[in-house]
Amino acid sequence: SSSKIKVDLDGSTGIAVVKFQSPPVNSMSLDFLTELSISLEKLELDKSCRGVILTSGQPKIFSAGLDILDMYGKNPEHYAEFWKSVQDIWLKLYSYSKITIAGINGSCPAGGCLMAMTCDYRIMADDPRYRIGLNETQLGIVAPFWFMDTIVNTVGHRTAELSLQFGLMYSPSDALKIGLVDQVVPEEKVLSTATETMTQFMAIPDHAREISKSMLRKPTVDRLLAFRDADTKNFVSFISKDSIQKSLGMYLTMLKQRKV
Ligand code: CO8
Repeated sequence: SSSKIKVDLDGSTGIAVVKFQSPPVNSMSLDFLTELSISLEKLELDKSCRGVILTSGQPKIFSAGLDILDMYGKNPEHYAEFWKSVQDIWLKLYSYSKITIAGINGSCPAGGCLMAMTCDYRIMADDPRYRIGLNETQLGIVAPFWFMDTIVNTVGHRTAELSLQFGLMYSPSDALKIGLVDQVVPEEKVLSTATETMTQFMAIPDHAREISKSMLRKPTVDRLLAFRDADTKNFVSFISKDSIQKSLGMYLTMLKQRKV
């Protein structure tokens, strides 16, 4: 099978660029998540790697989020396996020991936004057509508690309340205003800015930075670890409901018809 994740590790700088290349929209399917998980694990074990830049190799899209087809018309076993792989990627990235920077060179809804928020720093391309946010409510679904924890940790409670209830998708400049991204730059500068920022992180002694990151994030990580099985059961029963399947079906039809 062709590779959905391209890893490019520069041995001289210690920076790995992990590029999503799953056309058309880098949706996070079970295969995508499995491959990404293996790549991240390898890099974490590789002593020559100190930091990872996550970015997209597809034009105009960072990632369309979770693959809706993995949540639609499948059986409970499939939903459970898929959900465990979503939890796994979040757990891995939220507690990743190395420096992570998201180079958001395109739209970044839902699961894409979640993944970007697990990084230590976010740089977004200034194209006003790009959007980022947790839009789950707009699909008639509810972001799980650990998605909510992640956005609260990123933008604060009040902004997260508005953001989650409305399912808001922010333009790059609005995302910068609320602190959902840390920097907005012209698209052709996303990677070079990420590399410069990585160098600043690398100037800090690794062990001190790592422990600080881990202490700040541990309560959030522990909460999912404590409720992981219940969270999977909850997802499977929620997503299997006729009413939820119906909403997802309508959303898919809308996506397919909305050709701009
Ligand atoms: N999953 C599966 N297929 C998708 C997805 C997706 N997330 N996104 C787009 N596609 C498909 C489209 O249906 C379309 O298919 P086709 O070619 O067969 O018509 C194809 O990809 C290309 O899409 P577009 O034509 O829409 O491409 P554009 O470049 O115009 O737009 C966007 C790209 C902006 C990414 C747009 O596709 C979009 O908004 N997609 C939907 C994004 C979205 O809402 N994702 C939410 C996923 S849910 C999630 O991540 C968290 C769920 C948490 C679960 C909680 C339950 C308890």
